[in-house]
Amino acid sequence: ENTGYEGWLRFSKLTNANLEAEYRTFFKRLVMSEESEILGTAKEELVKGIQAILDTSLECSDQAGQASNIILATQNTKIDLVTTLVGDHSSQLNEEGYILKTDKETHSVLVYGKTDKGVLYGVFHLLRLVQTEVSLVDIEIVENPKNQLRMLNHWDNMDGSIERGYAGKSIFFEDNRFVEDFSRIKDYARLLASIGINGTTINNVNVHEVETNLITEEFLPDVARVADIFRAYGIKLFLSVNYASTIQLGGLGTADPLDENVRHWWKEKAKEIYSYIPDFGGVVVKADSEHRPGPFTYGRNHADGSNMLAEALEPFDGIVLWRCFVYNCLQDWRDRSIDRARAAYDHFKPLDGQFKDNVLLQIKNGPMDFQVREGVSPLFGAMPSTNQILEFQITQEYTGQQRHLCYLIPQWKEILDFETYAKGEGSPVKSVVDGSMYEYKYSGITAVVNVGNDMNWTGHTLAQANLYGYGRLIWNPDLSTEEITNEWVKATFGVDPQVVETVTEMLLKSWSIYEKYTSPLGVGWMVNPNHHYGPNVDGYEYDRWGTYHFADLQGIGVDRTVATGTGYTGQYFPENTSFYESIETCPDELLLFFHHVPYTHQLKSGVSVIQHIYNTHFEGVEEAEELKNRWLALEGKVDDVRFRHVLARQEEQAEHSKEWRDIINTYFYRKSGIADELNRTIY
Ligand code: GCW
Repeated sequence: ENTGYEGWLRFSKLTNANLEAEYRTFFKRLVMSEESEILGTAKEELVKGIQAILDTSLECSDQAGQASNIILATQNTKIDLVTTLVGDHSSQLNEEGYILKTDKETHSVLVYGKTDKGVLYGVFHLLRLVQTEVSLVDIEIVENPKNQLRMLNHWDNMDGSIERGYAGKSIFFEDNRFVEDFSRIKDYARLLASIGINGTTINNVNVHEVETNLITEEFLPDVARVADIFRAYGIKLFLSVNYASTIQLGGLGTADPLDENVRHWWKEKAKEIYSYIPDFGGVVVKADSEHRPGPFTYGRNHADGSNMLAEALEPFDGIVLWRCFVYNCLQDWRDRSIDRARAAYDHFKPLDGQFKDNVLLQIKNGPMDFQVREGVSPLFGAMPSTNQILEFQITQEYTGQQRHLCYLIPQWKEILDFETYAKGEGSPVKSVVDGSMYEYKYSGITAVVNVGNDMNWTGHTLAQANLYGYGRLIWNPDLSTEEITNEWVKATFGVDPQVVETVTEMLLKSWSIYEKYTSPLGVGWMVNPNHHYGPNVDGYEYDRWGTYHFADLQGIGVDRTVATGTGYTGQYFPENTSFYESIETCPDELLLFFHHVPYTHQLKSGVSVIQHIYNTHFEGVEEAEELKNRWLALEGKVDDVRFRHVLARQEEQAEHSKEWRDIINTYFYRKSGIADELNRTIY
């Protein structure tokens, strides 16, 4: 019974007999002449994968035979065939890169990494080729990850709950301790390594009472056991830490970053952590954000706070990921002078150059908070002398909570391709965060993951595509959405053209469909407070969180212009400032994010704002219904459990989209008094 547990590492039997015959000529002998923990993993994965797909046991040897060798090798390997096949490609590899190459003469396949990690990634690539039924003849692939840090963040609490988790409980914690059985963690590590993830935190950035103790002798032995599992898959373990640990754990009565005792305490603490986990990655810190403690209490700034931790981790090559999600969460909605969108830039930009070189600023993709659509954070590219790491949200907090289908790769691609103009034309976000634009010492991409202990990991089985796609995209942001999607669908559901076409189409259309029946034109936040599921137009309107749309009887939207609004547009480089500043050039999809306009304002699409709201909400519901019907047509083509499971979610989405449509349409009809041109039912 296929529950979806295997994810995209399903390794099912092949459908193409010719290809199968071809593969059999290659897969006989596994040659590996060195040893390391990660090479051991690579070998184990290859043997297991090939066993499952071809029902063949690879014979293992440390020497190449006459023919049919699968060779796993690094720069330390001394095998003649390897040297010949690698040729001058080796100089093209970075520390985690690999070469995949077939040799027609000997029917051999070489998986070559500069290091053992490269070999592991290469093995997963090879398995993917086989599973998605690609011929291995004439394969010559050189791959390097474009981003150095390819991370995940868990928002798991030790009681087993997951903040913004929609796929069950934590796979790490239960009842304020670690889970008994770590086998699932290993299965998770495999999934992550197969998409190139090389670092993860395991606990929530909101570090509560119990979790603060993760860096004490009470829990460090368990943390180390988890780190051991991840290490074998090339993944470094990080922890979220409580900025005020010196108070809670150290009994110091202060967390002032300039206090000598505080600094000393952290240095000792770092030593202790590294005595358990010699390759500990470092810490993620949410400070002075949403009631979390931070340096502000002591009249210090974020550079003081992060540098203090960085100094402690530096001797061990540890890094500090310091989050920029800092804003006033006790705002008075009556006060129009504050704009939450401005906050991160206002706080951090002036500090450029003051951070130690093992600090990275962790910046959410948008200036608000992972909305269905919002502008791109103007901090990207704005701090030439400060390492930056981009934060995405895979867990679907504002995008349907894994009950609605919302494939996020297209959104992330737009963000990565966003032109910042930081160094003139040709300065996209992806070149900031891959470290090439300003030659950052550390940089990369992280994301809040969507995984829990549901059998299929992600609640909605199709939400696995967001995790898979995230890993593939941050490995290489130049991969197309189509390539990534095609890989995932084939590896997950097989190569039947009808299945591939249907699932691909469902995924590719889903973000746009979700956007249609939820928040129009970039306005955001029309959700129920706290849990954020379902429509509530004024749910956050008179609240403290800085999340307003300012709808009244005449119009809607947030004026963020320099000329008449909050001045947020002025935080971008000049080309973007004028692009968003002007109603003429500001794209429709972000109109209400940047401007307050009358309902009668005519969009570039030719319709008025109010008619756009009505049209998209009616369309969105129809398209959600189509999603369900498309899936229904796959009955019998997708195994039963996964078929019924996805169907149930698509049914819920189709139904729930009507609630969105009706609440939003009714709200704006009543506010504006303007009728739908097409006379559809609005209550
Ligand atoms: O979007 C908000 C979430 C919080 C989260 C916070 C953050 C972990 O609603 O649940 O807290 O962002 O990113 O810190």
